[in-house]
Amino acid sequence: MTLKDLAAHVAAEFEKHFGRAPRWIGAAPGRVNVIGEHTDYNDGFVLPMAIERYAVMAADSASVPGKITVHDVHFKETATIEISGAVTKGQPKWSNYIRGVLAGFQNRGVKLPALDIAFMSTVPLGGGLSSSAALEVCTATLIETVTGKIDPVEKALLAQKAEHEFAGVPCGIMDQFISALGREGHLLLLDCRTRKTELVPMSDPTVELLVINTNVKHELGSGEYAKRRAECEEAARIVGVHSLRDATPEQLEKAKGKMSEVVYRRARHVIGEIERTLHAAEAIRESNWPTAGQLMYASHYALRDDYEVSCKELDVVVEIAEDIGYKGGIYGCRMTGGGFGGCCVALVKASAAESITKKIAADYKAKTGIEAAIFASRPAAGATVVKAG
Ligand code: GAF
Repeated sequence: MTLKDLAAHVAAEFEKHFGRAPRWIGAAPGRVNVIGEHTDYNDGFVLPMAIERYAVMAADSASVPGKITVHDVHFKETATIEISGAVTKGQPKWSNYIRGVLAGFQNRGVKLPALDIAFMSTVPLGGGLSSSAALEVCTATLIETVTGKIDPVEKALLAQKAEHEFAGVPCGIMDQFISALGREGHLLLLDCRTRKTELVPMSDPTVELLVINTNVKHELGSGEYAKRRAECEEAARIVGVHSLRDATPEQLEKAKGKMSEVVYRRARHVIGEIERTLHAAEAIRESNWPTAGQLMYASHYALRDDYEVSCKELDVVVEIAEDIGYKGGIYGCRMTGGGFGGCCVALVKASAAESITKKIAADYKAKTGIEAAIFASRPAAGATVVKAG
């Protein structure tokens, strides 16, 4: 569904539920990370793009003061959020992403208006495509449309804080940044230390990115993510650098004897991945797809073997991609996002995208018994005000 169609649908659902037309509509996309995994919280580089899957909110002022009411169009569930005091965590669980953002605006001194909101998202849940960042950035986009614009970087940071404090996931800055700052036709090379961004054009019509959802739910709250972060911090401390961004492979080798084998492998992934990300950005700038593809495979192997955040189903998808190979139109493939399930991303020849989709779907089903969901996406725009009131 295009953003225009989705916004029209959510507006119609708002009208059905609340009995009048919405005054404001805001949207924010999910993302797929092309390369640069588990580097953001190590001050490294990431190279994600926004995808044509969005969280959308349609809203109007509410007649009852002191409350924001959010109606989830898809799950037919309504959250009522008290805003007369400080916004707190509450039920239903999904409302915490929204609550966290509302609390962030309150902390900036914004007096929240009472609102009725209809909400829907086409970002697959638990697919590692940042459905939560899309919801957070969408909420922030709606609130700023009503109460006054904020800087997009501030907005991304506010959304990240919501994820930390209200969802309990100590994520880096990648997901909220790409959702807030993505640009159509471009990847975003983000330096997570300086927060400097560079838009890397990706509009060559001969290539496409396929997102392959293993339909194995990915869950970052389980503690493995926080564990990886702690292991990286330990490695940096032992090497004697502020973060792994500052460590060279030589420094790591020198310090190898002072750390556990696991911590060493975690650091080896991160240091290699930061290098691969810069290299891939360069390859993509030059439309050197074979090199970009090889770097994607290398990223997957390191995430699988050193960082240990892959899973059997993600590995199966990458193996199928390798079997299809360059001759069959695949340049590269890797798991994307936090891991432990979720999606792979494959860089493919556009002319072969359809046959590749069919082949991956059939082979994945045969090997795992699970139906994969596969779609192509062009790099989409970041957060959008669809209706400004
Ligand atoms: C998740 C996190 F939210 C991101 O910040 C990032 O660390 C990613 O996992 C791994 O690259 O999506």
